[in-house]
Amino acid sequence: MPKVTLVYPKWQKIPEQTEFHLPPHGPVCVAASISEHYDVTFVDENVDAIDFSQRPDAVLLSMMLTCQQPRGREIAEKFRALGVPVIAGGISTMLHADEVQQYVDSVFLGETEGGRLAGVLRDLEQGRLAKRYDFFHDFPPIESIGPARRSILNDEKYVYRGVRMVDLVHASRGCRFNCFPCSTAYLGGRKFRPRPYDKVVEEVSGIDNDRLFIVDNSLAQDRDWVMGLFDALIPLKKKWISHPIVDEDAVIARAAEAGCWYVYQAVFDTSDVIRNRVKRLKDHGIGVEAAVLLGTDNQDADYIKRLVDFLLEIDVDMCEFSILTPFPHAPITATYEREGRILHRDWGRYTTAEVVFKPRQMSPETLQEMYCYAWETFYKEMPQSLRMARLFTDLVKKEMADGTYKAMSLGRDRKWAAN
Ligand code: B12
Ligand code: SF4
Repeated sequence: MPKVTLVYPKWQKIPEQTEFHLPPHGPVCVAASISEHYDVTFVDENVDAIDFSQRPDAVLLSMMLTCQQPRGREIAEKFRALGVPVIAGGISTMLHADEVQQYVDSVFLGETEGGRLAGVLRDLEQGRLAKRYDFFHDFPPIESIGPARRSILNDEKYVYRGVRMVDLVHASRGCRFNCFPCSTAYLGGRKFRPRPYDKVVEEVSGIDNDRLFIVDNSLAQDRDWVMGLFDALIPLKKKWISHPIVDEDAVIARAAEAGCWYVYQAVFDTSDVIRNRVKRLKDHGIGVEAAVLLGTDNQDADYIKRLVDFLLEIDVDMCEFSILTPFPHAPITATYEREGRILHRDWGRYTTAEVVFKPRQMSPETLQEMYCYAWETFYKEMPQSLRMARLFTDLVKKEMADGTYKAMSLGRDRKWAAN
């Protein structure tokens, strides 16, 4: 049986962020596209070490973030020196395609379902692996996306202080918006691609974890579809986190009924729109983790101070501050390039914890200081661990109320159908 090792390179974790690791989602979807003909091993290097004494028939390198690039290159070079062919794919491979092409045997651009990865593995076995497989914007039929193959995960590593991490799942791909700091429009061509409800229900109900993270780019793209999704989720009694949801009372109420636990809500200003959005979520018993971008052109140091005060005042449960980062193919990047504002392209430092461009109204040093100020000030009165514990307490109360609370279990349904 040919052996393939799927590798997710490590990156430097942001010191301010919560200590736990979430299970990566891309690789479990890739693994679901590999048939039983192959023996698949997965290494998430953020939690496990790679065993370079193994000689699989191929290494599949999965990279989501720009800051995984330097380590991805090292891993590829090591395996190739041992005579093991390396095939790279994933979001960061698509964003850095030409660079990645230089250090791997084959680059895969696009999504693996619909038999696309199967074809590559066939070529590999027949000794005719191509340098590039270009399925960029040539998306597989959305119905071909089946349940992810979560059995490849080393579950023990995704437990934090005795609490099992959420499992990740997606109900749609793509995003029709084109926000200035985001590469998603480039990756998905602004096409919203919802999965059929029955496929989502099949996948969600097969996950032996009642706590999920629905990682869709945005649940604010199609009101009717979102309402239908929540209706389909209600009977499953799962509890879940998501990116923003359509900001409307009826929709938020339905989300809460469907098990929405907390939302990552982008907070970009101190307006009443944000104030009311946060209030609406909280009024429906949904927690809010604010995702806050620092360093936009309208911000100076005073603005960031006001923003932090505002976040405390509107009482968001958690905050994740990120420094605006000009990632490849994000709309903002072309502007900064034109204006000569990009300081370097040392990808390992593109973590969103470090300033890599010249802000308009501050020096890079001031922005770096304000980033530290924001984290420290927001969590001064109530530290992150306590706030997280408070969110968990709310969750447990919800689970107890509907009889779904159970002690941690790490069993896995080992079945998948290659897609
Ligand atoms: C979900 C998500 C997250 C989740 C978790 C993801 C996880 N653990 O897997 C959370 C919320 C934790 C997250 C966090 C962050 N994220 Co994020 N995230 C996403 C999002 C919305 C979707 C990714 C996803 O899971 N898609 C679904 C899966 C199935 O698709 P996929 O990964 O593309 O995989 C398919 C193909 O790529 C391919 N494939 C994948 N691997 C391989 C390998 C091989 C060999 C082959 C052949 C094919 C292949 O096949 C797969 C199946 O079809 C993307 C945006 C987007 N739409 O891409 C941003 C995105 C990846 N995130 C981004 C960023 C910036 C971040 C943060 C840095 C934000 C922050 N400041 O904190 C953090 C960093 C993570 C950390 N510190 O832990 C950026 C990346 C920018 C960059 N160039 O680095 C993106 C692109 C959004 C954006 N702003 O542009 N993120
Ligand atoms: S930030 Fe969110 S809503 Fe905006 S383009 Fe990116 S994925 Fe879509």
